[in-house]
Amino acid sequence: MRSILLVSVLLLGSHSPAQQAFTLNVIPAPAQVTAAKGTCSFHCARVTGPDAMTRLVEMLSAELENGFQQGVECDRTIPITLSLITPDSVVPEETYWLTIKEHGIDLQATTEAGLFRGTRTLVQLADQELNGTPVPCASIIDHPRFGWRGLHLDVSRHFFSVDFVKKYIDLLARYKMNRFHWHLTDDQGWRIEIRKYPRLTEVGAWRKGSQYGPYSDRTYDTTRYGGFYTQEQIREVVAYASARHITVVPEIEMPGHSLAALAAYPALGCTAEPFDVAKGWGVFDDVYCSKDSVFNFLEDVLTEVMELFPGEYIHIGGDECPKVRWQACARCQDRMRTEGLKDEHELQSYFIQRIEKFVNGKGRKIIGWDEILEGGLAHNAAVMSWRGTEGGIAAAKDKHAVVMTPGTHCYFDHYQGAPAVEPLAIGGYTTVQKVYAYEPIPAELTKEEGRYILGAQGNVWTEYMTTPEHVEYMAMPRMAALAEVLWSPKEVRNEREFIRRLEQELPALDRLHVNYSRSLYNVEYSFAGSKVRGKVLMSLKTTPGLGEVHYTLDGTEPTVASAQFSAPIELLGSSTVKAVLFRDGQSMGRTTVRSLQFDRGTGRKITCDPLPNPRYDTGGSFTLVDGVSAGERRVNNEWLGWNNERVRITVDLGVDTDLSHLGIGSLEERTSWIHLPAEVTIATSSDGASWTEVARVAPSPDADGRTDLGIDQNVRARYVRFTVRSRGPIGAGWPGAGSMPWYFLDEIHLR
Ligand code: TNX
Repeated sequence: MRSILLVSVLLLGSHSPAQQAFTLNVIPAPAQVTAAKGTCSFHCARVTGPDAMTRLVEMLSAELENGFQQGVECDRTIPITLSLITPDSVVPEETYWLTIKEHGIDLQATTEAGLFRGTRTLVQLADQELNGTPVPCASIIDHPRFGWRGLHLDVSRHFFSVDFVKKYIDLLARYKMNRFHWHLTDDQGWRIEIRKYPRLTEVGAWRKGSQYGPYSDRTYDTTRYGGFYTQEQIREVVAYASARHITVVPEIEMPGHSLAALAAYPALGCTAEPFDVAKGWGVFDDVYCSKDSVFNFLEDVLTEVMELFPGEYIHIGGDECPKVRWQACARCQDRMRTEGLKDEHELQSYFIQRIEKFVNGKGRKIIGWDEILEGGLAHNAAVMSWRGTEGGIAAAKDKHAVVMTPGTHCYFDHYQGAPAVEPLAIGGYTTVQKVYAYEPIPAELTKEEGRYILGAQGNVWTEYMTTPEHVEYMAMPRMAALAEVLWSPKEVRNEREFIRRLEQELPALDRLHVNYSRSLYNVEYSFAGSKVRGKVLMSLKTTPGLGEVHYTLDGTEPTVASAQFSAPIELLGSSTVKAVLFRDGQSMGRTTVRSLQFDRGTGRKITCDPLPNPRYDTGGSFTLVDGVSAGERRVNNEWLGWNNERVRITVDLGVDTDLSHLGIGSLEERTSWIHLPAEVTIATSSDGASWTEVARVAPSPDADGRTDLGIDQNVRARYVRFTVRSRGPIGAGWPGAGSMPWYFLDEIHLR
């Protein structure tokens, strides 16, 4: 195997005059590729391997038969030989060596996992041939960059069949992912049979209706909904995944997100009232009590869970646990006294650590959402960093293993394109290109600390996904992008080249009946200030190489004959822009639209102190004066968000200007922790040094949706300043009570 000479690391699609085009359409891109002369065909391939690998040989043979060998006369077969070798030095576990020659293919690895990963490369190369691109001879040495390459599926909010779960696992396998995080319990449904507690699935797996539509509409149907997996089905899925070298990580949520269990066994709560399995989404106050009987119950449940799932880690949730029931519960208060816990946050930490000891006692480890960090953890606990990267950074510095899954890049329930042309989603804005640009090791960590980052994971929460097709749409192609981030060496990654391979992958996904999203073909907009203030520079963006962008400014539908975008366009006044991507005269994506309303503030110099929180800052401060107003709901990327005490926003109009209205838009969506500010102070100035307060606007907290916080008043000024103050911690009775709320702002109106 060492005879493979490493001449160069090639870009996967490269052209040089001496060489024919060399194309390997493989996702994730292999670590090292050395090109050779000639091509190889899968038409007459015959797979052989060691006796112990019969299952893998049969799997690969069956996969290659799909599409090949029908109607082809083979006078000579092309042997594909799988073999296990003894390494002469230590190599990463999943390493494989692949030699593709005209007369045969050799796949070698030191483990069955390595061989399996190599067969995934072969399956994709066979697809390349089916797509009409000959497979070049080459030598490949490949191994993963990270050991945790995960994808998650929430089957509580909506339930998905065993068949679909297997199809989902097939997709993970295709892209060499190796962890399937199965979110099996939550407020809206308990989905795993537990023999000792049959009511968990008799009662806890069913709800009397489901929320639908935008969250803030709070609309519910009355159709009984549910489902669960029997232990036999769980075993079947675990075995299916294991044959693909994927570990299933089960998640049993505690102490919060547990209404479904409380509905089945009300005595598990602090109040022992009857509970209902939740119909709606969100965070609920009723959680597990901290009495001993609850720990006995959870230990019984986890015992059965550990018998079903052989993996190293058991996910115990730990996120979003309100403390109000514990505050009012005599037993929990007793527990705090006897254990010397100073508040309910320490009680949460006690809860997690007690469960952790139990799980450790069975030879396993816990993993949980980053809230489990609060209050200290045993060193073998791993942390999933979801509320940004801070939790992951803190955990790694504290020598905990970390799986990165920040909402900004890894939440595949977020929009992946312009919300106006996407199915309803929870919010956010995470394109496939953004996922591809993700770097799992935070820059804040030293090299040593970076070793605690096991990898990353995409999360697919299904509040808004009711069908398998919709799940596929949200997961693909973003999971393929994440798979490459996690497998391929950082130096090999190249967005344009990835998108080229991704396009070649789409016909294979069609053959596999995967309902992937084509949103990568939709044109993106960005707005910036022009040198001449008062104008807006608009850019229309797609990944280079995808095609040409044509647009109109008069509201008509763009055609190939419409203007082609080549450089930022200076918009001088109110306009409706429509843009589409074309290739070879064909439109590739959907038409996306932006309407700009110009007023005196549009395109002017703006400063925000402090800047918006990076979680809600898609286009920078200029978003507030770009002429595009955010809509009524959070379902767009125009809103900028802050969760601090106050922000000072200053607009410079350039010269003293007569104004009759001064205002700024703000959003109320209290169910998502977004509250109107307490107060907006509007002040003006002619020199930027001495300020005159013009008005104080204090909105009613109940105004729903978007409100313009402003006044009609005649003033003359060059500078206008909005000082926006937060309402302070969220009040009781609302999601996030006790935490700082978000305030969302967009579009300053100066008329
Ligand atoms: C937060 S991520 C949750 C989930 C929701 C998700 C929606 C996490 C640990 N908790 O319960 O489904 O947001 O994006």
